[in-house]
Amino acid sequence: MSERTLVLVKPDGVARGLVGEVLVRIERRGLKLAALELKNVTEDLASQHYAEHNGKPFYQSLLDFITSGPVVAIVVEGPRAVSAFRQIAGGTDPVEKAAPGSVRGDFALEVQENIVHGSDSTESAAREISLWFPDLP
Ligand code: RTP
Ligand code: MG
Repeated sequence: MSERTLVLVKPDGVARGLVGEVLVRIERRGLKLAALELKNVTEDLASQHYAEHNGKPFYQSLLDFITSGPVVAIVVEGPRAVSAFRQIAGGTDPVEKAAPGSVRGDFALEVQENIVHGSDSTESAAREISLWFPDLP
């Protein structure tokens, strides 16, 4: 059964020219693009997107980072798209958790500047997609 997930190429990924690299990995896996937009992230959108992290020590730094430059927001669709993209992304810590061959394992060194976001469940995906693409059917 097909599902959707929200992917972000974060400001570090856009600045480093890794948008194409991320798209290649999504497409060659067989996942489909349902929406794609380059967006400047407002403080309001950032705080709604990362609401679950409000109160954590890294929260303000995370908001500063995600609003620091444009991001590419993508709705990705396909069988088990949520887990499949989490696998493409690799673990949150690019050195300790992300395997070589994953986006983070191949391109990142820092926990915060880890190139991509992927929704962590179908419930999070539905919430995040309605936040980033309110007009998507
Ligand atoms: P994401 O939401 O971006 O896909 O990443 P994730 O599920 O792998 O990790 P999550 O726990 O949701 O954390 C969200 C983002 O916050 C930054 N972070 N910094 N300094 C820290 O300890 C720390 N922990 C998390 C990362 O940018 C992480 O992707
Ligand atoms: Mg997360």
